[in-house]
Formats: sequence, structure tokens, C-alpha cells
Amino acid sequence: MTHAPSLPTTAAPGGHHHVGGQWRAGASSIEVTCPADGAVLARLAAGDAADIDAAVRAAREALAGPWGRLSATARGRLLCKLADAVLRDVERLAWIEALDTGKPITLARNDVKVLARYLEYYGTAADKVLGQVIPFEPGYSVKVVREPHGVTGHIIPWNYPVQMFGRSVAPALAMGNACVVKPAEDASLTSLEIAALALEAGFPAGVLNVVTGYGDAAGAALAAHPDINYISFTGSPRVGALVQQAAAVNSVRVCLELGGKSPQVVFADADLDRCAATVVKAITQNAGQTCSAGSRVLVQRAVFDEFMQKVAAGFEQLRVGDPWDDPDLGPVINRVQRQRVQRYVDQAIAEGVPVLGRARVADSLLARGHFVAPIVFGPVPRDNAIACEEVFGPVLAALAFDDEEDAVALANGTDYGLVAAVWTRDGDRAARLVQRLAAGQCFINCYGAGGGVELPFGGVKRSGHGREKGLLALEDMSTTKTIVHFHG
Ligand code: TXE
Repeated sequence: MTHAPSLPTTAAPGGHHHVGGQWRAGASSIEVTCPADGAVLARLAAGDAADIDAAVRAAREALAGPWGRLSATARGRLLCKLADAVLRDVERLAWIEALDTGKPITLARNDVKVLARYLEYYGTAADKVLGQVIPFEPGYSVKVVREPHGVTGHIIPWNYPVQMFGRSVAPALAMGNACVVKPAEDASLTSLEIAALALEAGFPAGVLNVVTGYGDAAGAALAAHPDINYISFTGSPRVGALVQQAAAVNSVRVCLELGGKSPQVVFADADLDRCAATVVKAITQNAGQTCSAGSRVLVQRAVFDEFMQKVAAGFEQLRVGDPWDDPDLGPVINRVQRQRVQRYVDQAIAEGVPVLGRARVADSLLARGHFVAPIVFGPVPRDNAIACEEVFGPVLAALAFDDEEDAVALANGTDYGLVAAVWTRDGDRAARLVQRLAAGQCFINCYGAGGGVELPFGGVKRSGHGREKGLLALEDMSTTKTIVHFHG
């Protein structure tokens, strides 16, 4: 296909939020463009504190209404019905997502299916969250029950909008919270569609509200709102700190997922071919705009050249193109992100860091879209910016290490700690290594492992705190009440 398809029909009228089960007109509007060709797709409402306030009130009213009295089983059924509606609309939602974010259509389809999987997973788990009975003094019965926080806020980034929606919102709904979602200004279209589908699936009005707009207005108002009880944020460390500060004023619990500089540690005895293919994909999928992107590869010196030749060959074969041509990777999200990535690349080149390989991007694409050429550097000096900072683009930094001790020091040597991988045929070494790696998720001889919704996920150090995905998310999305009954 050489021409962009047009945006599928949307339930959302342009310039509206979804609050209290209704479309709410916004004060002014944001132009939505496709990152691949700049085509104008839609207009979004630029929400402000009044819109956030209306959404929080709608959520509070929903908690006081039938939603607050629904059984866990009934809540779960609604989530499963929403999953069915999402699966029925996979094509429509995937095309909206692909055009809005620039990601290849196959990746967008997968993201929508992952959303459905989150809804189904937490829908079927909703009535399996158990409490505790605690032995205490004679004459007392003590139990601990799990309760929802109340109104939960969800600030979502633009890199995987539908997936992040599912990851953050599905466990919150399963536990009986009412949600206010602030999607990223660069990728809000699918969030509005999911809100409309939730209403169709039978969720009471006000349970799931979406306020679009800029971070420093709508996002900041949500983080600082005195009547929310929990906030989940995925984005940059800078804004994560702002969100945590704002929430601290109201003593609101925060879950932060702030990205990473995730290392893959490759020993000489690894399956180098399978590893090289995985390393290429882990930093180029979604144009490198993935919190868990494998942005550093640490290679044992003895096989550095041999292994990096394979990785470089993989980079050179990558197809960069428009989302509708289903390439390996599309453009990055916007002009600012493209400039940010390009600055890192230009600086590394100016500093003389060797380029091992890069993919070609057609001039016609570069002229009209926010495309960047995937590139691999190495050996990168250990203190170089591209070895330490999150670039959030298809830029891989390769570094050499000597032995296990050196590998651990290098792997743990950044401010981040989200994901790490070890590649070796020596099982004992792999077990030793993962014990010492500072990361919330460790992989052995694989990476990303299909991104299973069942696998708890979250960071240590500056990658954030709190746990999403898996059953642990249900704990994060709820609080406990201890009930002490004296009966003599
Ligand atoms: O993120 P922001 P940006 C990283 C990545 C990227 C960098 C900048 O390194 O290059 O961050 O991206 C909302 N109060 N990640 O500028 O600004 C904003 O509207 C409340 C990693 O886009 O953090 C959006 O909804 N909210 C990452 C969300 O925060 C505010 C995903 C994220 O935007 C706000 C994205 C404020 N003051 C970027 N300001 C990951 N961990 O996956 C902005 N927002």
C-alpha cells in the first residue's frame, strides 16, 4: 500500500472528553496528526482543572452508586464483555492506533489484542482475590479484607496507548475502583474509543472517564486533585517526580513506571545467532520507544566482534516505513522526539563513537515524517550519554566486558533498573547473575518473552516503584481493612 488509509469511524466526536458516561465538550482543541505523513486525523479537547474535577466527581458518584455495590463476579463479567467488544473491533482500533502513533499495523493489532487480554485476565481474576483470617486473642475473630482505593488516576504515555490503558485500568476496575484516565496528548484516540466501548459493555456511567489534554494542565490537575486516592503514572522520570510531589500533598499513593536503560548481558557461550536476532528486535520494535527496550548490549570481549557483526547485519536489514506498509519499524511519535533521538546520535558520532551498522531510510520518508534511522554504536565508552541515558529511539549501545564481576558492575551501572537479560548456556552462571542484577524483571536466554500480562512488572532505582501486571497489580490497586470482632 502506498497511500495512507483514512481514519476509521470513531465513536468520539472531535474535541470532547468522556465524563460521566457522556461526551463533554472541551474548551480548546489539539490537532492530532499522523507521525508518518503529518496528515491531520482529528481534534482533541485540551482538558483543564475543571474537566478533571468533573471527571473525579463523576467517578466518586459512580462509587456511591451501583458500581460500589456490584459483586466482584459482576465486575469481572463486565471486564470480559469489554474484552469481547475490543476483540470485535480489533481492526478499527488497530488502524486508529497505527495512524495516531505511526506504529506498524501488525504491532498495533497485537497491542489491541493485549488490551483484550488484560481485560480478560483481570476480569476472570476479580472474584479470586482472597482476604486473610488472623489468629488472635481468645474471644476475637480477625480478618483482613481487600477494598478498592476509590477514585484512581491514570496518566498514560504515547508509546503503547492501548496496552498501557489495559495494564493500568483493567486491574483498577477489577478491584472496584472508578477511574479517571489522562492519555498522552500525542495518542489519545483509542482511550476515548475504549471509554465508549465500556459504556456499551454495560459499565455504569462515571466508572471510566477519559480527559484528554496536555500534561502540565490536565495531567498536573489530576495528580494534584485532593479527591483521588491513587495515581498510576508511566512516563519520564522528570514528570514522575512532579506527579509524586503533587500526590504527596494529599498523601495519595503513587505507582511510577519511568523507563530504563536495560542491559542484555551476552557471554561467549551463548547461542549467538538467536541472541543477535533478539537484541535487534528488543531495541527497534516500536522504533525503540519502549520502556523495557534493550538499549544496551554488554558483550564478553572474546566474542564482541563476532557477535556485533551479526547484530549490525540485523540492523542493516531492517525495513523502516509507513505504518500501513507494515515495516519492521515506523516513525517516532513527534518532531520533539525525533530531534531528541537525533541529538543523541549526532553527539555520539561527533565524539567519535564507532558506528557498527545502521538501517537505510528513504529520503522521501525523512522529508515528510518523523523517521529516524536505526543505528548501533560500539564499543561505546562506559560514561558516554548513549550508554547511560534513555534515548527512547532505535539506538543501541554495545559495550565490552571481561568477566562476570565486570558484567554485573556494568549492567548495574546506570540510574535505572527496569529489565535485564543474561545470555549463556551455563545455568549456574545465569542463576548467579540474576541474583545480582538490579532490575524488576530478569530474562535468561530470552527477552520480553511475549510481554505476558501475567508477569509482574515494574522497576527499581529511578525506573520507579509499584508493580503492574500479574496478580500483584491487584494488590497495588487495592488497600486492606483489618476487621477485629470481639464476641466473647
Ligand atoms: O514524557 P512525559 P514525554 C520517557 C522517554 C521519552 C521521555 C519524554 O525517555 O523520551 O520520557 O517523553 C503527562 N503532570 N518516556 O515528554 O512528559 C503527559 O501528558 C502530570 C518513557 O512524552 O513524562 C503524558 O500523558 N502529567 C515512558 C505522560 O505524562 C504530565 C513513556 C508522559 O509524558 C505532566 C513515555 C505533568 N506536569 C516517555 N507533564 C515509559 N516509561 O514507557 C506531562 N504529563
